Amino acid sequence: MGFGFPAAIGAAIAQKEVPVFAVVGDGGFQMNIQELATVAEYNIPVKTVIINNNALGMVRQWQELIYEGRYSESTPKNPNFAKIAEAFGVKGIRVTNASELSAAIEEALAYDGPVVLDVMVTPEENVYPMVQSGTALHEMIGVKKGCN
Ligand SMILES: Cc1ncc(C[n+]2csc(CCOP(=O)(O)OP(=O)(O)O)c2C)c(N)n1
Ligand SMILES: [Mg+2]
Repeated sequence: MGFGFPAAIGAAIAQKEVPVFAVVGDGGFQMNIQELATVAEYNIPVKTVIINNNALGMVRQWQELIYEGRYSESTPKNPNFAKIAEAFGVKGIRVTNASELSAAIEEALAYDGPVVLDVMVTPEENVYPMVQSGTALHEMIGVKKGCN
């Protein structure tokens, strides 16, 4: 967590010929959000896509499945990341519907500078397959039939 955005800044400085995207979680992005000042100052054209489920999703998922939905410190009150980006002088785009996503990515690619795409997704969506603590690999849950 927190690594994707600064790593993408380094990649974009080293490789100027191809577009560089950072795909991050809302929680991870918060950990190094101050680097928006860096991309603004040096006009580093990183396109950051926040998969924003308004949650520390992996933690929230454990609390849902193992602790009977007793959520604690896993559903933060996020800022509007597109507006935060704009406040730093970085282009911000908020995507609230899947139908808007392609156009938003095109817009980000066409823009000559850094962009933050704040892509809202369903908070309750879980990530599978998953190995619960104390269980073995063959006991993993959420595996599609025929894949294990
Ligand atoms: C530096 C660091 N702190 C804490 C963790 C533990 N951790 C793993 S996933 C997670 C939540 C991630 O939230 P987010 O970035 O929003 O991604 P999501 O799971 O919601 O897709 C946390 C706190 C970690 N992996 N790295
Ligand atoms: Mg998240």
